[in-house]
Amino acid sequence: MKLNYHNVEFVKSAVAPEGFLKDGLPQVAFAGRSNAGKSSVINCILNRRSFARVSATPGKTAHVNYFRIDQKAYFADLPGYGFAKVPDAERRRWGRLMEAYFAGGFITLGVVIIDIRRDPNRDDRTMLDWFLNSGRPFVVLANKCDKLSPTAGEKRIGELREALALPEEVPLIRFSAEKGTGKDQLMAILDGDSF
Ligand SMILES: Nc1nc2c(ncn2[C@@H]2O[C@H](COP(=O)(O)OP(=O)(O)OP(=O)(O)O)[C@@H](O)[C@H]2O)c(=O)[nH]1
Ligand SMILES: [Mg+2]
Repeated sequence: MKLNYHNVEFVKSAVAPEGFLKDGLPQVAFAGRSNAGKSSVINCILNRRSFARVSATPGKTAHVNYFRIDQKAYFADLPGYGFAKVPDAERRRWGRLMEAYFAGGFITLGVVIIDIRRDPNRDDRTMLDWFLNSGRPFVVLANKCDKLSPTAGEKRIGELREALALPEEVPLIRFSAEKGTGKDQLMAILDGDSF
C-alpha cells in the first residue's frame, strides 16, 4: 500500500488487550528482541530521528505502541522480549499480551527484527512461530548490518536463514536502520500489495 509517510501520528500505547486497536485499518506489526532495533526501523521508514522512541533502557516498553500512517494504516511497535533483567511476572505479562495480540488477528503484515550478529534464541523462535501460524505475510530484517562488512553480513544471512528454517517466501533482508541498508527492499514490500 502506497502511504504518505510524512503524515504520521502517535495514537496510543496499549498495556492490555482491551487497549488493542481493532477498527479494521491494516496493521504492520514490528516485533523483535529488546534492543534489536524495532523503534529504529520505524524511525528509518518514517525518515525521523526519534519518532518511535529509541530506548536507552531496553525492556522498558512492555506496551504495544500504535502509530497511524496517512489515516490509512497502523504501525504497531510490539514490546521487546528476551531482556535478561525482566522479572518472570513481567515475562508472563508479555506472553499473555502477545498471545492476545496474535489471537486477535490484527496483523496484515509482520516485520520481525533480529540483530544480525546474534544467534536466534528461544524467544525469537516463539515469535517466528507466532507469525508463521498467523498465516499473514512477514519479513525478517537482520538489523545492525553496519556492524559487519558486507561480505560478513551476506555470510550471516545464509547462516541465519538456515538457523531460522524460514520458508522460501519469507524475505530475510540485510538491514541497517542507522545507515538505511535494505530500506529500498523493505519499502518495496510495504508499497506492494501484501499489505
Ligand atoms: N549500529 C546500529 N545501531 C542500531 C541500529 N538500529 C538500532 N540501533 C541501536 O540499538 C539500540 C536499540 O534500538 P531501539 O530501536 O531502541 O530497539 P528496540 O528494539 O525498539 O528496543 P526496545 O523498545 O527496548 O525493545 C539503540 O541504541 C539504537 O541506536 C542499526 O541499524 N545500527
Ligand atoms: Mg523500542
